[in-house]
Amino acid sequence: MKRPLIGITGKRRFGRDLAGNWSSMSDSSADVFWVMYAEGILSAGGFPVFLPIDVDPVDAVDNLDGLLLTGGTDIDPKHYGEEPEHYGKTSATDLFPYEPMRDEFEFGLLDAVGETSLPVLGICRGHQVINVHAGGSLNQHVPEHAAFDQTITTRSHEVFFESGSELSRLYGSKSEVNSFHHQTVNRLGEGLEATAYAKDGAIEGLEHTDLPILSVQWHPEMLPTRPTDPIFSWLVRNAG
Ligand SMILES: [Mn+2]
Repeated sequence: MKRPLIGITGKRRFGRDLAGNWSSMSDSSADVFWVMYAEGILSAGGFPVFLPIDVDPVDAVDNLDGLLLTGGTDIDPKHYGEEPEHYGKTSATDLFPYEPMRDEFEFGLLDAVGETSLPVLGICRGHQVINVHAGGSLNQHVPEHAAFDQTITTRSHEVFFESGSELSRLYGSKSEVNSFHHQTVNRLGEGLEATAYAKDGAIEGLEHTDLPILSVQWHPEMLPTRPTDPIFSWLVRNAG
């Protein structure tokens, strides 16, 4: 059966970062992907394609039916015209060091998507990448919102969906979600609408007004509901 091909982004590492590797491979590239994203795509009927971080983004988009921008580290704030506010100041925030190659690749993918109708789903960092690519900005450090001490399946706060939005069609009026982010969307990017909020005002969902671009700040792929989570079906359906 021919399934829609969904590109999944990861992060660049090297042989020297991988335990058990041998020294002659130290400088060889090794991209790393969380398999839970692929499982979500498979359950929804798509075929996951892990994207090497240095493929041509235009070529990638030409050969895919949909795109999943995944969670990860912080975006370099220079992409929204700001200086780092927290980096290097506390050990907690240093857990999210910038990855310039990944920033460049994911922004390149969204450049290539452009005004095409290729569906894009953003999760966590992907949600933030979509906003920044559209000219938006982030709150660089919101530790009071994060729940990093919880397990990945702990639904630590509610999100409320705007009526009439795509996310409300998928999830109803509210849902309980996990929360592993210390940054939040600040200024909205062009063409984007905030359609999900936490009680503290954090923007937990975005959708494009004209294009099939949707994003959430939480991690549906980590929850036990992953095999039937409607957001993966949304992506595969729009890619088909
Ligand atoms: Mn949250």
